[in-house]
Amino acid sequence: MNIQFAERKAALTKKYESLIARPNEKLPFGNGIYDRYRYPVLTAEHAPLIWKYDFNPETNPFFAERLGVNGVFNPGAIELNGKFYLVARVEGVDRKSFFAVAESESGVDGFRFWDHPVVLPETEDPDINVYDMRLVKHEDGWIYGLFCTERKDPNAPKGDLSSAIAQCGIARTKDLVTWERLADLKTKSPQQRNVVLHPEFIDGKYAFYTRPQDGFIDAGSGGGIGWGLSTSIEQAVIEEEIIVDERQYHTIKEVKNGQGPAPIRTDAGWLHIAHGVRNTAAGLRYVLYAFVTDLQQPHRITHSPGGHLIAPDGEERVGDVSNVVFCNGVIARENGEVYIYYASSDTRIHVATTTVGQLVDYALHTPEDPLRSYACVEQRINLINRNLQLAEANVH
Ligand code: M1P
Repeated sequence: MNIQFAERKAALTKKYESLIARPNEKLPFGNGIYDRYRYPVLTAEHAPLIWKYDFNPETNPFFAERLGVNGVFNPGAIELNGKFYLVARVEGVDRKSFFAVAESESGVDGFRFWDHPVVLPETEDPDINVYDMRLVKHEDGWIYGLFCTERKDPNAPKGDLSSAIAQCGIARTKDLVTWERLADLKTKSPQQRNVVLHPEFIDGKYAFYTRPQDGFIDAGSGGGIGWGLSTSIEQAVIEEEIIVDERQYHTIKEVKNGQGPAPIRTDAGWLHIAHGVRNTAAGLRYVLYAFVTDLQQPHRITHSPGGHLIAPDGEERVGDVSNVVFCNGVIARENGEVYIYYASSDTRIHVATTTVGQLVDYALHTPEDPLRSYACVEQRINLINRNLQLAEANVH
């Protein structure tokens, strides 16, 4: 056997196994709301070697990569039989994304991809690109994966090879191995991204969080997190879409926003994690924020803490699409632990851990964005004065 082949294969296998075995570390201090970790939980480097290399020395004497992986990000997340599963968006070097399952015992490290990526059946109108799956255990007994399906805009002018139509694809499974593809969601909006299935029936119907928008990138006159009901999931149609959470001038969600994973049921209401986007001289900035909706009417917001919950930090700021954090996967365990899986800069996946109690405390006790600098100062002076009074009371 060619020495180069054998040496490279052995060295890369060792490096890969030590990456998977590397323990993660919770970073000190946190912010009282959640804790970050030293290492990402999944990266392009976590893609198995058998996905990338031809292992036959006859046909690959240099042990060279044949099918590279560019990024691993925006995962759906689910707990099954006590294990943590991520259905990640894996992007090949050819820019096409596909889904692949990685599993871990701890939820913060040890994630290992299954040997085969997800084989997602196509509809009669084949997807060109699929990404950002939201997983939900629905009360009808299925695990649903809702994702963005992207196809070339048939009405794009000749020479425009970028315009695309984004819509919501729907698939279901019992085991994350075999997937049944259902019809794409139909709504009146020309484009849909960030569509999420609510885990419970509402008025006996399937309920969806949507994100209607006019263009592929721009929300246009649309945008905001929407809501609609469908009697069928096999042929899902939303006739009437209402807006749950609007975009707003001079906030973290002034350009666009979108529901993250399916919301978490708590005693205080449905706890939502979403992303908000604003414009800057350096381009769009994506952050995560939270809000709570009514348990009986999940489209009605009851609490809306101001500002971001998670923003890109340190190395998270840089990647293929810099200054982005995005979350479409969260695991809330029966014991109250919450694992927020967020991707940074369309490149890699991180985890932040917290509890339902901490997130509810955050959502209920963080003041709303008062929308004016003067009012922000009043809000802060109020906090300062209460603290000074407490300090004075403790002195006497
Ligand atoms: O590049 C940042 C994100 O952009 C899109 O999100 P949205 O539809 O809210 O603008 C998606 O393509 C997402 O995958 C990506 O992370």
